[in-house]
Amino acid sequence: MAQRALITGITGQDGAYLAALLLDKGYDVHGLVRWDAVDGAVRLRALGVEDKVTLHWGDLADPLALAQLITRIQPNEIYNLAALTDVAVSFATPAAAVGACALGALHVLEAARLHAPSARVYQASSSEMFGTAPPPQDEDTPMHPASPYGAAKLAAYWLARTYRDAYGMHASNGILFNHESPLRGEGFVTKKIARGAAAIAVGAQTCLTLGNLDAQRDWGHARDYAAGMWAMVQQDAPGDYVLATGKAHTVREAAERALARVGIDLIWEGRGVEEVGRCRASGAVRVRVDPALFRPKEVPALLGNAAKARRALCWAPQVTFAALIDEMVDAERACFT
Ligand code: NAP
Ligand code: F7E
Repeated sequence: MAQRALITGITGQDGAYLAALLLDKGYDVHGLVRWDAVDGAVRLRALGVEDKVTLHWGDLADPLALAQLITRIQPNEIYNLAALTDVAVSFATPAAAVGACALGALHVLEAARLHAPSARVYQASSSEMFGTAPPPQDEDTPMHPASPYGAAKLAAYWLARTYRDAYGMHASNGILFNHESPLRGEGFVTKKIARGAAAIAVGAQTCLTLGNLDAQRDWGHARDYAAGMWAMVQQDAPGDYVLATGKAHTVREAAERALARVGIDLIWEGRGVEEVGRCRASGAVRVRVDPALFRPKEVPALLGNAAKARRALCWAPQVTFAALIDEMVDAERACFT
């Protein structure tokens, strides 16, 4: 009989890539959709899998509905991807962030423990848990989260470990560094940059307005990271694994690459909030800084060491930073044609 998987957050970026991957492997894929989702299937549709998954109404804030669902479908594997994922928003709505990321994870773990105790659970942990810890970061790096999101994810990480140790559950944490794709949510910087570059190319926008250009992130492709999630769950023993490319780039470099993809070679002038990126050929300002986009506290540099995943899961990211940005810009340009 086919393996059955339940994905919370199936309507998000990672949920869509993971659903596609599990379907390819012959899984019976189920997913949770919130009652107020405007078009919950848009990303699943983009990958051509909308009609191949079974969607159920649900919310991480509703433990009874989760318990009912898990009791009824008896999944072999549960991937808890649902969360409030925007770090900047988590400063504005901290209780919602803690509710979705921490309490939500507890609801999933508890429903699994009580109603499907042999199900394997994947908890979507995050490099944001490292916060201000200096790079490179790996599974043994002390965690110093710097946002309500990071702190809530750290609570969920420890809940998964606690359920594993206390109840013998097969619960694993994927400590994933930033991963992007054309399906990335609109609030995230790579998507904003890719869309802005595409809009500038057709004259629909003149300039890209960004926050901290110096922030460094280890950006990979979401499809590669979905493969790593699945590999963790297949291990005989549960565990915690960093997934990362091992290469960091600044936000400035992401803007440079995206604009280069549409034929704009940038030169940088000025410092701090006065810094601008100008088109070398025309002199037009194409990137500027708005301090309103700075966060109350920044995570300055994330750079992951995924040696454990490479060794134990035979996992290796396939898509480079340049190829990722190019793919995202090309996808946004296609929206303008
Ligand atoms: P995403 O695109 O923002 O998707 C988040 C998903 O969670 C959406 O399907 C959303 O549903 C759902 N959700 C939010 N609150 C919910 C609730 N209360 N009940 C049920 N569903 C809820 O995020 P992603 O990039 O795919 O990330 C997936 C997971 O990996 C998240 O847990 C994230 O924190 C974690 N993570 C992501 C990254 C990354 O770089 N992408 C890195 C590390 C960890 P709606 O569509 O209804 O909003
Ligand atoms: O910001 C800087 C910003 O919002 C990246 C989530 O998936 O990855 C993601 O969190 C950096 C930050 O992602 C803008 O200050 C500059 O330093 O794309 P982001 P994030 O905060 O790293 C982690 C691993 C997760 O787990 C999260 O769920 O870019 N930045 N200017 C900007 N960021 C945004 N959003 N918008 C700007 O205009």
